[in-house]
Amino acid sequence: MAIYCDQTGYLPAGRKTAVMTAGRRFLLVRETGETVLEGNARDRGEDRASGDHVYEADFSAVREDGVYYVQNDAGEKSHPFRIGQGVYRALQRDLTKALYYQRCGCALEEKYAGAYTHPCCHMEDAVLWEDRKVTREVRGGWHDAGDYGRYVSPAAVAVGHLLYAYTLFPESFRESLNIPESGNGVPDVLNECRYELEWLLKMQDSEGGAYHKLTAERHADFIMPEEDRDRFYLFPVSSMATADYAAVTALASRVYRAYDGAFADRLFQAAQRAWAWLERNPQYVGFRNPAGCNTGEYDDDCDLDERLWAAAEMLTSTGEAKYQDKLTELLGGDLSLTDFGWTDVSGFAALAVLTDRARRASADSVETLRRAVLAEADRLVSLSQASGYGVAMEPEDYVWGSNMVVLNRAMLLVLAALLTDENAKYEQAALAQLHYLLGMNAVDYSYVTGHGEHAYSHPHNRPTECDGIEAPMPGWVSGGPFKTPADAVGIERIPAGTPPMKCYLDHAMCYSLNEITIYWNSPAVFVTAYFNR
Ligand code: 9MR
Ligand code: ZN
Repeated sequence: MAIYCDQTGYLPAGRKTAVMTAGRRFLLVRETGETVLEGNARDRGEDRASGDHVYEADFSAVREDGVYYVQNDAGEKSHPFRIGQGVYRALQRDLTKALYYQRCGCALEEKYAGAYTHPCCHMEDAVLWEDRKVTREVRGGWHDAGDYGRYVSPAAVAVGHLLYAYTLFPESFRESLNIPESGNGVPDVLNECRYELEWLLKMQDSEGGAYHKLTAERHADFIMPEEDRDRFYLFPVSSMATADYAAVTALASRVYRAYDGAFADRLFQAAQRAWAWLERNPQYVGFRNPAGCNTGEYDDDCDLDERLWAAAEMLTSTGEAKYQDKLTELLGGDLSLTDFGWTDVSGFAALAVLTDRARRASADSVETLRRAVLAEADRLVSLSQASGYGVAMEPEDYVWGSNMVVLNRAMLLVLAALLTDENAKYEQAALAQLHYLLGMNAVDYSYVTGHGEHAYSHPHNRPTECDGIEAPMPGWVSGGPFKTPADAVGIERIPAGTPPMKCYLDHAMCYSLNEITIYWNSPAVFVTAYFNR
């Protein structure tokens, strides 16, 4: 296949293109066989990240609803796609519902889970790593990824993406997800996030610090979650986890206030206790896996961006001067201010401050953040325009979980669009990132299970491998290409020198190329919610 398109579809008003690696002329054809457009493809030259010489077929002029494909004079056809309003609605629903399948400490019932049911998992109390006599009840939350661990920073980041998506685009969250709480008067995205937040509330120690993670010492074999009987440990408190924890509980306390004041109070008290811990522990408290432990490390050598996020959320929640002081201090440093991943959460500070209707932050802070967001967005627009595939990535950006980088950049572009009147270029670039994710890329995969004619279907996910069901759950974003694969199958099968965008395999054992995580789905929810509003 050498015509690559967004396999889910295109919005009628947006820019609509497909990428061809051969052929000069193209046709846009309805599924019924009728040609609606004919044109010359634009020669874009060599695309650096893929090594492909590419030609762009632009069919933006066609706005009529329907299912189409692109055909070229080299005799090739693209996968079919839709043009229409709402082409990303089912996608957003499945991306969000996917989190329900990660619920831990409960049974997944057929009513909600369909074929993907399983009995209760991970019900036993956890043991404190540092004091084995002490046990705590910490059931609940979402399995982080294809493994069964639960980690505070990734959890905070995923919930952060989702709560901001809901806050900014509430009209995109009307549809029921068919989860146990559906119909209770609360939007389902908030119901689902509450499942994670209730667990997070248990992850705070008596001093206010947040345990870095709750995992076994070693990753489980490929077994269903209810078969995993390994002992789970609460690993030591870290300053990153505690700051992320303060930030997300403060944010959540505002969001849930309208639905449940008592819950909002609990969240806010947790945030205050975590903040007090941060004040008492101004120095960086890192986390390293103890010898012999191979579950996720989520190590980070800098906690200032996490502290920045916490300060921004506490300021937005309270308007108190001491949080502004901290914000001012941290904004004076040389932090990047535009990231939304688990290592670097500074972009959330920008989201908090710049979308605060009450404008609690100082004019200086607003200006610093706004300038940083727009400068980065302009850089991303240029990258996107320079890429033959429209993706705002340089070859070296194809790291482990590169699709998260793509989606976080799309989030930043959406934020820039929200901040400006002339938002078309940002919006268009954000949409281009979605197109890349959904099939307009050099490996022809839609990186979301169940969405697109050629969607990847072998995610590295324990239940998917063990449940005996052929199809994976729909709506999971793959980690995506990684320029230096780190798993045995990827290392063996991807020849050295393969262009970064092509360092991908749809293989269940490729944990460095094809795993799923909660925080790779959550930014996709944010971006699709923007385009579904
Ligand atoms: O997503 C993480 C990626 O950015 C890191 O490079 C990688 C190696 O440290 O770890 C990834 O996180 C994994 C975590 O450690 C355990 N759960 C699955 C995560 C996704 O692969
Ligand atoms: Zn579990």
